[in-house]
Amino acid sequence: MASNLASIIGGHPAGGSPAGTVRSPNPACLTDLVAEVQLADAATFAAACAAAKRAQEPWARIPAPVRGRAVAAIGRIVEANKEALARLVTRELGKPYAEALGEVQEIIDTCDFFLGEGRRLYGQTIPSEMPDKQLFTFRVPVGAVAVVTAGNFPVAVPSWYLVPALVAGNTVVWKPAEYAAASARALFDLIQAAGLPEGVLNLVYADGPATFAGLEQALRYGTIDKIGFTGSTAVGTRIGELAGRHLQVPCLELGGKNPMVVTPSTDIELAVEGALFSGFGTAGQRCTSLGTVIVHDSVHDEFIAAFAAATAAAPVGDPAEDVLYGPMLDQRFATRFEEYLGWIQPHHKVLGSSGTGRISGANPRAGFVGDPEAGLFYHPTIVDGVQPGDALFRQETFGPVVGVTTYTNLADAIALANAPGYGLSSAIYTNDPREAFEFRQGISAGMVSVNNSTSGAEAHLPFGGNGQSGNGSRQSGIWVLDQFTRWQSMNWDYSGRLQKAQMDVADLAADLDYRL
Ligand code: UN1
Repeated sequence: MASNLASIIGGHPAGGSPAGTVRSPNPACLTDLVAEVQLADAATFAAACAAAKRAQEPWARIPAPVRGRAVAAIGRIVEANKEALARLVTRELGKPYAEALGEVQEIIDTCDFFLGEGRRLYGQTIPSEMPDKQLFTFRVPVGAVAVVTAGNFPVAVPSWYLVPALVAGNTVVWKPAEYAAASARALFDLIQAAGLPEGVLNLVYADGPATFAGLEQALRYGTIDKIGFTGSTAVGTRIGELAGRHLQVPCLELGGKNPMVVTPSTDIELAVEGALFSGFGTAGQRCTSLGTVIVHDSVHDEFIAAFAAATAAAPVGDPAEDVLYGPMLDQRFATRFEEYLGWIQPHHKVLGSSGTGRISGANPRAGFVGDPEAGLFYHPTIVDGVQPGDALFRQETFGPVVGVTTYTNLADAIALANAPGYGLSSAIYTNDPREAFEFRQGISAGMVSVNNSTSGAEAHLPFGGNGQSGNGSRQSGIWVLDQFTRWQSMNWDYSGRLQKAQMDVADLAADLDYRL
C-alpha cells in the first residue's frame, strides 16, 4: 500500500502540495507505488527553517548529556526496528536486503558513537599568561541546520548529519530525496519517538529548485546557520556559492571517480573481489563506488579475465534475494546511466555481461534473478582500455560501469588516479608496504583503502573528499563536530585590575648567551 506523505514542520503536517506531488515507486517493481509525496514550495521550506530557528535556543538549553540520552534512545529504537526499516529501504530504493540491513546498522553505529558525546563535548581550560586569570574554550552549537541528502543511502547518510547536529544542540530541517520519501519519513518517525521537542527536527519534501529558493530565503532571513549537502558536484558547487555569499561554509559531500590501483605484488583474486563489490555493489550508485581500475600492465590480462568472469557470474536482480545488486534507485538515474553508456567508444572493449544497457526479455542477462521487465535493471559493464581523454575516465558515472586502464610505474598510476580531479575514496591492492605508503602520500583522496574496496567506510572514521568531491569538510567520528559546533573562547580575570595581554606579562631573565 502506498502512503501519502507531507512535510512535517514544528511537529505538524504541512498539508497541501503547493508545488504538486511526486510518486516514489519501487524501482525493482515499478507497479508497486511506495509513496505519493506532497511537495513543499520555497516559502514552506523557509517556514520550516524559521520553525527550526525558534526551537534552537530551548533545545540548546537542554543539558548535553540529556541530548545524548535522546541519541541513545534513537539508536535503540532504530535497532528494534532494524528489519522493518531495511525492508522499506529495499522496497523503495532497490538496495539488496543484506546491504539495507548494513545501512540501518550504520545509523545504530552512529548513535552508539555519539550518545557519549553528550557527556563530552569537551572544551579546554588553558593557562593564562597572567596571574589570577583563566582561559577556557567551549563548543557552541552552530544554530539551525539545513540538511539536504541523496537517496542512495536514504537513512544512513542523513544520520551522519542529524545525530551529531542534534547532540551538539542544533535544530534541523531535513530535505531528503523525493524518491526516498517513505524511508526518510520512517527514520523521522523513529527519531521523533525518542521524544524530541517540536521543531527540533523538521522534514520537508521539496524538489531541487524549491529547496534552493527556500535556502536563499532562509539565509537572507538569518534562519539557517549551516547547510549540509550530499549529492552531485554540480549542485554542491551552487550551494557552496550561495552559502559563501552569506559567509557560511557548508558541509559538502559530493561525487567521486574513485580509483583502484592493482599492483603486481597483490593477490589478484582478492583485488577482483574488491573491484566487483565496489564497482557493482549498490549498482555502482555509491559516492564511494569504484570508477577506474588502474592495473599494472604485467597483470592486466590475468586481472581482466578474472574480473570479467566474476562479473558475468554475479547474481543481479530482485533485491529481496541474495544478489550483488538490484535496480537503479530511480528513473532519473536510469536515464542518466544510459547517457554514460553512450560514452563507450570504438577503442574500448566491453566485458562483464551478456549485453549492455537495460536488462529485458530482448536484452537478457544470463542468470538474472526475478523478472527484469518489472524494474530498472541494468547490465554490469566493464570498459577496458579507457584513456585519460575519455569522458568515461574523467567523469563520475553513477551506475554499474567500471573502466580499466594500465600503468607501468607507481608514480604514473598515482597521477592517473588523481587525474579526474575528484578526491573522495581510493584503493590500492599491494603486498608491498612501500607502495601502500607511497600511494597514500600521493593520492588526493580523503579516504584510502589498502587491500580493500573503495566503498564501505566504517562509521567512525572521517568521511569526505577534496577537489570535485567536496570542500574539505569531514563527516563521522569526532571530526564532524567541527561542522556542527563553533569554538568560543572565554578569558576570566579575577585579579581585580586590568592586566593587559602581551604588555603586563612577567619576564624571567634568561641568559641566552649561556653555552656549555
Ligand atoms: C555515499 O555513497 O554517499 O563508505 C556514502 C561507504 C558507505 C557510505 C557511502 N558507508 O560506501
